[in-house]
Amino acid sequence: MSQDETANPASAPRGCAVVTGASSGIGAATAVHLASLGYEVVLGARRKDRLEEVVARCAGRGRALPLDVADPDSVAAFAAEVERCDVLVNNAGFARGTESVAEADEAAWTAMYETNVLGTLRVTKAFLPLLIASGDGQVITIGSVAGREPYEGGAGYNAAKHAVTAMTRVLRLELRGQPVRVCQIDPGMVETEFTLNRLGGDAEGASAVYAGMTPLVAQDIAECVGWVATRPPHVNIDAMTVLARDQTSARVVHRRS
Ligand code: 8X3
Repeated sequence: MSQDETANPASAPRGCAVVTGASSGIGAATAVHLASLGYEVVLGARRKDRLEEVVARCAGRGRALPLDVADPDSVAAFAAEVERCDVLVNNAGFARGTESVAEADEAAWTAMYETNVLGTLRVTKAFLPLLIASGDGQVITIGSVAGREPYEGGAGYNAAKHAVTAMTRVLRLELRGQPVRVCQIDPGMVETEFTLNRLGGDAEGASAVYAGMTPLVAQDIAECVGWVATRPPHVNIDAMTVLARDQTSARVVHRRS
C-alpha cells in the first residue's frame, strides 16, 4: 500500500476483517467503519438477527456468522467459514456486576473470564494461521481502561481485562519476526449497552453513570480501530488508551452540576 492510500483510506482496496461481538456497540460501529474503509467484514455475534441489521449498513461488504466466543465449538465452526483474515478485531466482552471482592459473585467472575479472556484467546488462536498467511495480519483487541487501572467495585472485570492486557503483550512478544501486528485499544466510558448490561438492566443506574459528563460513543473507538488498521505495515501501534475529556482516570470524572 502506498503512503497516499494510507492517507486516503477510503480509496484503498482492503483485505478481510473479522469482528467479534459485532451485533451492537463498539463491535457494530467498527464493522460498519471498516466496511466503509473498503474491508470485506465478517461479523460474528450470538444475536444473528441484530447482526443482519449491522450487515445492512456495511455497504455490501459484510457477512454475518453466528459466534459465541465462550463456546469452543462455536468458535471452531465460525473460523471454518472464513478463508481469509487480514485484521482480527477481538471486541466480544462484557462486565457483570459491581460487587466488592468481599461480596464477589463467582458465577459472574467465571462468565466474564470465559468471554473476555478465554473467548479472546480462542478466537485469536483460531485466526493466527490466516493472519500469518496474509503476510500483513493485525490483531486489534478491545481491552478497557479497567485492564490498566483497578477500581473499587471492578475487581471481576478488572481481573479479566488485566488478563487480556497480559495476553496481548505476550502475543506481541511471541509474534516477533512474524508478519502480524498486535494492538490493544483501551476505551474508558463509552455510552453503549455495556453499562446497562453490567447493571443487570438498571436503566436509571446506567444513565447516572454518564450524568453531567460527555462520554465517548462507539464510533469514536471504531475510528481508532480503522486508524490502527490502516497504518503502513511497518507501524505497530502497541496500545492506545482512549478516554472522554471529562474522564481523567478510570473513576475520576468531571461532572457538570
Ligand atoms: C469499560 C470501561 O470504566 O466501565 O470497559 O470499566 S469501565
